[in-house]
Amino acid sequence: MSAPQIRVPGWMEDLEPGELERATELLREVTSEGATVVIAAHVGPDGDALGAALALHLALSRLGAHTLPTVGEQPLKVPAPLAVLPGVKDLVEAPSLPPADEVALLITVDAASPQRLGSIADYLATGVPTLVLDHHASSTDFGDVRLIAPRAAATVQIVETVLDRLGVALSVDVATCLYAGLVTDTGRFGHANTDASAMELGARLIDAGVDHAELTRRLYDTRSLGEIRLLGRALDRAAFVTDVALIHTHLTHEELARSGSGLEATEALIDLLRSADIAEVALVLKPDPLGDWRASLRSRGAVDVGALAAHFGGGGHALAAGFSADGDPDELVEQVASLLREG
Ligand SMILES: [Mn+2]
Repeated sequence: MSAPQIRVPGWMEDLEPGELERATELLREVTSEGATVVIAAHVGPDGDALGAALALHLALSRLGAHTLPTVGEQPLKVPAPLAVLPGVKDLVEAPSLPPADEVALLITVDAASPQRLGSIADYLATGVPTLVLDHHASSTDFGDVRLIAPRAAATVQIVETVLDRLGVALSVDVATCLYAGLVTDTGRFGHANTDASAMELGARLIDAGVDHAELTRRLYDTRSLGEIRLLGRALDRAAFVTDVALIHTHLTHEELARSGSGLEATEALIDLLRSADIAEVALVLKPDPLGDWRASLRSRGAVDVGALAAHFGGGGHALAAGFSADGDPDELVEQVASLLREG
């Protein structure tokens, strides 16, 4: 019997020709020279951003680079479920990072724009060579070498491809970080972005020794009583705009603070809300650390919420997107509803 043929995943065709070679070359250089590499996840990091940054940190430091994984926000808050990720204790607070002239390479992961990098964006103006790894269709043109694959389910898929090119064997720790990104961005392999290549990577990571059941339990099934009550409050407030099939709710800064939970406690909310059988689009307004609201949008398929979020200066994917905004929550909901009416 012949060996099964592994197809080249469609998302790999999204990459600009030559960029993968350029990225590999850059990484070979910094690892052989033991150079300093800053690896930045986006602000308000999720499993994909932190998983990608920490996987790169663990693998590249092993190859000899001096890697500094970071998030451009102060204080640097790791969502509680992600605190179990290998390498998380190595995260460097942005003010402790070296000046630009001591940094050989900046790698950004899962960040669609310089704004998503917070204070790390300061490096961009200084001419530090920058490698951008991302899967957002809304990615703005920044950085020198860009591996952008909108059809990839998660940035960790691009990271794994790069590590494979470098000849890195997957350690349990690196595989665990990659798996965290994969399982969160695919909604536990349930979202429409889950294709054979995502499943296949999941299989290889489990083969590499990831304790996937324990990791998934940590990521999804562990909540404080305060978090559960917070979710209850938001669900109780859920309202429906009939003509555009929009279900929405919000949580205030005060409510979040009173619950004693971090912002990550609100992550489950959008998935609960979008499960409403009557809804085409779901909207959650959560407290934004930098302003009034951070909006999460989900579509059942007929509406491109990425385009909708772009109206507010945000972005994301067709079925999952977000934006930041200030103002009255009812007015924001009305703005979203009228954009949906315009189609
Ligand atoms: Mn992602």
